[in-house]
Amino acid sequence: MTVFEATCTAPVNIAVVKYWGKRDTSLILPTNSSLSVTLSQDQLHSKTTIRASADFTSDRLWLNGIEESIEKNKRLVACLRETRALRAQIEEKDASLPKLASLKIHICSENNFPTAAGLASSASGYACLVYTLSQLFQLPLDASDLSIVARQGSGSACRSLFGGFVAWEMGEKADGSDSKAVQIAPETHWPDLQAMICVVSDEKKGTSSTEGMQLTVKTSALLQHRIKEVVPKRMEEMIAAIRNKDFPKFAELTMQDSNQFHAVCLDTYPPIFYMNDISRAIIRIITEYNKDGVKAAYTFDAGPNAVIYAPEKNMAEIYAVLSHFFPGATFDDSLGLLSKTSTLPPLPQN
Ligand code: 2P0
Repeated sequence: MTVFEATCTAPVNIAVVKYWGKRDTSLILPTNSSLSVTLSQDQLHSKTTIRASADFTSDRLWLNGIEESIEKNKRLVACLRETRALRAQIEEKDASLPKLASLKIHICSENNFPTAAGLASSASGYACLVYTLSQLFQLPLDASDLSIVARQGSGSACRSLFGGFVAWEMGEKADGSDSKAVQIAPETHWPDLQAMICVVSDEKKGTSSTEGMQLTVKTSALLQHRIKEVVPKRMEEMIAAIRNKDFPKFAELTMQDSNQFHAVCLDTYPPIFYMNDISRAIIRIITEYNKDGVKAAYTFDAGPNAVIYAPEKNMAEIYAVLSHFFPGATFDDSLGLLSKTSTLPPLPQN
């Protein structure tokens, strides 16, 4: 029996204007637009293989080698339903195409980065799932069209369909057809900009992003100010900073947005804490390092780990500064230049 198969990889992205809050939780429509930098796919990625065969009796899923239930995962079911419907449409128009839409599939997905890196894997994971399905089903869709499907797996996943600098436009329509990712600039635009991931803790976060952001929507007055007054202007300024390769402006906006994201978490009731003492020490170190001119930017997602953006020429100095304050830190550059990972030991107690 014929087996149809596709294998693809998709990269991780780290937001510089953060997504936090949904206006529609089932379609995953955000309360504000966001913008991210996609890290090099050579280093951190999800890899997915999908097979379709008339021999398969049910849809099955393996994540990092362990079988998981598909039925319980509404978001995965939504991505499958959408891509199968699109495949069925093209099969209807062209009778010579193999009938893949009705076949059961087996999905095998893994991340090449250690879960210890504490990076959100849902962005690369769902981007990879949807891209691999589109290849298997030979869907005639561009990356923005596919981002609309990936968004329904995990919001941040829609941005991983593109490399470089990517905006997720929140859209206005109730059906989500205009809530999609667009590329602001390709990865070749600003090769001098690098990212370093500082692993502060590999513990699973206490509050999931999905739960946390809806509690913020329900309870935070500051979020309303952020989505109405701050983000629209910040998106424009960030896009201009990226187009002009203006690092000081890019860095200032990135740090301000990370700070405000964590402020709305604190304004949530009960409050959500994602950063810890080491995260805050990194903020102080980078702030001091930037005293005579902005040379690095920190950003923190829904956990204590830091991502530092900086021009390549500053990276060695930043390692040296961090090593000074965190003696014994190991810098693992096996991940390559764009995403060096360092594991920081606890702060000395004094
Ligand atoms: C972001 N984060 O823009 C923000 C910053 C975390 C902090 O996108 O519910 O895992 O699957 O849509 O995409 C995390 O949210 O949430 C996230 P769902 P997701 O990268």
